Amino acid sequence: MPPIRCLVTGCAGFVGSHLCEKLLALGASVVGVDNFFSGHRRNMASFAEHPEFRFYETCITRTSELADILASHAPVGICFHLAAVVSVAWSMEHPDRTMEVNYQASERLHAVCREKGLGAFVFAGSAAEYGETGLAAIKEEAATSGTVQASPYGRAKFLTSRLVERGGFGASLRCFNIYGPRQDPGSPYSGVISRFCLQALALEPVTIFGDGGQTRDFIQVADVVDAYLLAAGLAGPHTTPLRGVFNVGRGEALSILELAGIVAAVAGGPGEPRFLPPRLGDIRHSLADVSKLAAATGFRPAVGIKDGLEKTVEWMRSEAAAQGREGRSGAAE
Ligand code: UD2
Repeated sequence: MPPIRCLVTGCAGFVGSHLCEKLLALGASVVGVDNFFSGHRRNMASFAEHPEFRFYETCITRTSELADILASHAPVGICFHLAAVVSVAWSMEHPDRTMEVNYQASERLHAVCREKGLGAFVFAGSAAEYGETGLAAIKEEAATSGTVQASPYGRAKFLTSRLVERGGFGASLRCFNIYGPRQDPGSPYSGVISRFCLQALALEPVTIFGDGGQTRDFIQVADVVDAYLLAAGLAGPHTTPLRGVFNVGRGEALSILELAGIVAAVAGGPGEPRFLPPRLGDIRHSLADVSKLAAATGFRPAVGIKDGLEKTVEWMRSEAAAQGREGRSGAAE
């Protein structure tokens, strides 16, 4: 990879921290920005002291501060813009703030990056931009101005993806259901995989909302990071950064019931799931058509669901052990 400097917003988040780790390992220098609204300092533990990493604790709504950061680290070649309000549930209660962060601030950052002559801008779009499509496999064109997203989160992500696409500068990656190490399992709104793994490790039954026949397209975070590198022109045969909107998934549907079975095989637990009433507003089926990204970059996800779950469970076990050690040393003080 050529020596390059990148700005990563949301560097303390689940995906952002994995991206920083990989960029640094490949020899890039990274300027990271996060306000710890949902990210955690501990996510940066493996690279916080790296000589090529610089961190700024700030919010992406502070556009002039971001412009100053870009100027003081010039030349920055690529902006990976991942900082966002990430909770769909939170966005329902705070639509204005969600719009401000996920759209208006993103629009301003996009303009600043273009003005400062960055070579690439890669935005974290979302499958939430599609709303309920009823389609077997969703293509990028399925999201239009007339699409009704189910949440302010989905709406704001759509508006930013559209401006990136129409502006002809940068790419938006519409990721489907991402999972893996560092995904916070601790809230009722956490992703199903982190919740199931946590429940299984605690020897509790996994909780399935509805009949478990709903399906999702799960993709492990390491594959998502590879998609980001490809989109920025940092990997693969093409060095030209992508323009436009691209789905990121495995292109494989897995039902929640099937998932529960695989989690039981990998993490143990009592095996029999507990069925709860369906979750309000839940989409029945969500599957990415991934042909556009594959054609543009040759992208092929490498991590299968069983391997991906094993890595996730391994991480959860090590986190639990570390917390146990902290608890014991705290009690001894
Ligand atoms: C995903 C994204 C969300 C948004 C949305 C767009 C995650 C974590 N969330 O929501 O940000 O982009 O897609 O459509 O990627 N479930 C259970 N038991 C549980 C938890 C979940 O059965 O304990 C079910 C849930 O009812 C749903 C499926 O599992 O049918 C996936 O739920 P999720 O919260 O992981 O993700 P999703 O697709 O609703």
